[in-house]
Amino acid sequence: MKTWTRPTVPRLPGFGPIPRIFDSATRRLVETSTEDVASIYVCGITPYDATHLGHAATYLAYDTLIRLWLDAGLSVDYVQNSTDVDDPLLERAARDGVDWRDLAAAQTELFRGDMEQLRIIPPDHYVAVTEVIGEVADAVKILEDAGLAYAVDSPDAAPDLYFDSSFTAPAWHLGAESNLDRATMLELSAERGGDPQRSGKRDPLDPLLWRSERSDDPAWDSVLGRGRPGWHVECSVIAMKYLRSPITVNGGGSDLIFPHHEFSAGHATALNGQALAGIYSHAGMVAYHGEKMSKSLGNLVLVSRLAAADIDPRVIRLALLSEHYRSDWEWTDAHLDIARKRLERWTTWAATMADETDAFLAELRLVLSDDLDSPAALTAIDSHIAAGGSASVVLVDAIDALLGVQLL
Ligand code: 5CA
Ligand code: ZN
Repeated sequence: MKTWTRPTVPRLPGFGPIPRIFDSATRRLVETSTEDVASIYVCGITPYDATHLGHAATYLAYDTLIRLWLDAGLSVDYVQNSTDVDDPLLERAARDGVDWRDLAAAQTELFRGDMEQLRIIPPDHYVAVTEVIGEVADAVKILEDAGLAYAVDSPDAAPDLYFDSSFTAPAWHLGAESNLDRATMLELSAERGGDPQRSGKRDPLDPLLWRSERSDDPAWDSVLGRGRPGWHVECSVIAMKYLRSPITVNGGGSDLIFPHHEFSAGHATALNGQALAGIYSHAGMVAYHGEKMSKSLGNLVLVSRLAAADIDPRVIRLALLSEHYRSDWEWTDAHLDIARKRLERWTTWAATMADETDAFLAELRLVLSDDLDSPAALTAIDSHIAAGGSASVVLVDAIDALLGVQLL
């Protein structure tokens, strides 16, 4: 699928350190790459109610990681999906009386525009699920032939296929990524698209791999007959198609820890014996009015609405960067006020730019490479400016290259 325009990223003198980030599976800060290539798969939007500030914050977190990798001299392979066919999207389209394809296309276009405005580096491959239905079905067939997928009868259609989560391998077992106990898994499965209550499953936690055709439900011909893919396997298949396993980082919001990333990883290992990723990374949840900003609750602040209110996208970016990507936090108007003033101070300072070298660059790189500590980076720049630090070309470029904020 078409991606969006790549922002220019200035090349800085020398190289930054390889960033360390927190790995949810081992619950430790880990070095992100030991090679000269880094790869990342970030779970993309389900295209409706795009792009709220929670989405933006998550993509900005991985944008920062990618900028640090580039600054460290690594080449980066980046893949993102779009869940352009799934229950919540279909329900929204039905509610609003629009064709689900039109809804997905319009929202994906809105998302591209928002990402572009925020100067988020685009993926090398932006892949819609509807582009890989055949490949997902082939993968599910392989799982079925290996005895890792099984049929569950349904009263109104051909049987659906489920993953047997008792599967284990050196690279995966249930809970390896999320570290959750079974009771929590059951709860989260029910909340986040699973169907633990469905009868006929070997284990209530087993996730859907393939849903056979129902009336009024989109379906495609495949080796499994007519139907559509389950959610987790789409991400396994897209990641494995475009990136070498194990990928360096599988990223997304913390609402994906279970069941989504757990089972994307499980399916991938069941298919090729490898771990899906070396690091499972999760961004915290942005809340608004006391609750997680979410499409289902409708407590949304949209990037496009802020932009329509003439808010400089750099202000939105600085507002999001002022919180640590891994913390859960609440969006307030104060975030915008602080960011607006900060941008004013920074641009005034940048206007005095002189061609000098700058020792502060090393400090900025170091702060950011420690688990993408953008709030600390912003305060360090504030202090540098307040202390009369010069606006060198290098530093103004670094704020663009590492933080994605073009001051001039
Ligand atoms: N299509 C799936 C992933 S395959 C999905 O979760 N789509 S989504 O539109 O619901 O979310 C897109 C991305 O934004 C995911 O990485 C999700 O974890 C993240 N996200 C959703 N809500 C928030 C929030 N309130 N704060 C931070 N990140 C969020
Ligand atoms: Zn995903």
